Amino acid sequence: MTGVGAEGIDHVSIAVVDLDGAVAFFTGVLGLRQTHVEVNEREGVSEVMLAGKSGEAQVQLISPVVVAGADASGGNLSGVAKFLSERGSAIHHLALEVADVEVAANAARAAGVRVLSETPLSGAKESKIVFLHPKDCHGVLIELVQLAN
Ligand code: V0V
Ligand code: CO
Repeated sequence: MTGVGAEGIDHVSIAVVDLDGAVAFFTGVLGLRQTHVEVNEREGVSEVMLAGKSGEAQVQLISPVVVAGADASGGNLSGVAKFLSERGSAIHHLALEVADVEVAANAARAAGVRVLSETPLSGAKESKIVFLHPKDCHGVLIELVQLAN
């Protein structure tokens, strides 16, 4: 294995202001198929997974949901809400599949890349994920994903 040992693209994630409108566009106009919907409370996002032919990289649409503990003015919104308010709908991150996310995170650290959590987080479909700081990855927020067995 070289470095982090990325095995391929799991998903490309797009943060969107209008989740229903984006799903309608990516399915009805672009022709992808919706395969999964989930709310990730910790990340403060609703996520919809879309795929083309099986086995290919997926598209993930994410949109903020108000997380538990948010105040009435919505002060405790997710990072995705901040991203959208600064940039509008745009590509948000690139998720690369790895065999073992903890080994991969340590390899990233050894290469001087900031890993944004001490330990792996819960991702879609019971995957384990970590994020790498975009400033250490040529401007791209990278997610490393270890899929559930
Ligand atoms: C911020 N920056 C980005 C970025 N978000 N650059 C590229 N892509 C992004 N998505 C830039 C920002 O413009 C600043 O650049 C710089 O990084 C630092 O930004 P900041 O405002 O100081 O920091 P924050 O507070 O915006 O935090 C940014 C990071 C944060 C990336 C550290 O969003 C984070 O921890 N993200 C990981 C978790 C996450 O994104 N979860 C949502 C997806 P300048 O202005 O200084 O040049 S959850 C998911 O995908 C799941 C669950 C799944 O199953 O797949
Ligand atoms: Co993701």
